[in-house]
Amino acid sequence: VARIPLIAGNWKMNLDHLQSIAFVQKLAWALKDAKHAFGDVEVAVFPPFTDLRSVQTLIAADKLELAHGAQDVSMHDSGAYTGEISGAFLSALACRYVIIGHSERRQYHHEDDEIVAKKTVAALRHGVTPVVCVGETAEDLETHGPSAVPMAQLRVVLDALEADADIVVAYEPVWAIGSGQAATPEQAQQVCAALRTTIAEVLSEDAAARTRIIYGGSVKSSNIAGFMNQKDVDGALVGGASLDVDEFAAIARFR
Ligand code: G2H
Repeated sequence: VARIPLIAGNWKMNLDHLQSIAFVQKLAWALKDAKHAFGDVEVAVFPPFTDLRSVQTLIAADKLELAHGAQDVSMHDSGAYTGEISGAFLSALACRYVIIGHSERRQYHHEDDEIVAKKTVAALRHGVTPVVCVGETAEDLETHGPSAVPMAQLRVVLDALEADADIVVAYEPVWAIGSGQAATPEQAQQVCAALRTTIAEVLSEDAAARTRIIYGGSVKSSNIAGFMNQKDVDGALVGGASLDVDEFAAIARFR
């Protein structure tokens, strides 16, 4: 099965409205320019909720080959949930993806695996592809070894899904996030392969073969090639380095 690599830029709570617009225009230009170097790569940006509409409009108006997604979604479809954004709203903004269970949401908003599973189901209900984040802390790594915690986190989500569910899994070791200290390509490969095995066990071999599993945590243009050369790493979720257009375009040009 050919899995099209996904390079995803998670802006987090960065880039104001004008910067977002300038970024998307410049990125589209950089990608167009380098088309031959890309081959089949899908590039997606994840702005804050407040800029989804303008990014959507820009992409549609200029027919840019760029996808966009949100950084979180509610587990509910509508109702008295002040401050929440439903999958239906994201779908109406043409979001192809939504990041779910990022470690910052798990840490600062106490989202556990059950919540992540419910949000994943909610996104799928509205036709938005979830990018489900899993990953171990430094302490987990020391106590349980490299794959146990991310595999257990993913299993809770997979248990809630139909066998034909279309998701992306992002392996983001918490100790590598924003720290400048990325996992090695071999470490990433080991855990991504283990996550693929988990998908095969819980969903099916077919689901394991087609599901994209991407790596996140201090990815930059200087280390992306090492990750992309790994058999089970199908792309990257990029934070800090996605805020600079030239750097992000260089990451998307990994080969
Ligand atoms: C992990 C990653 C993007 P960074 O949070 O999701 O951020 O690339 O800054 O480590």
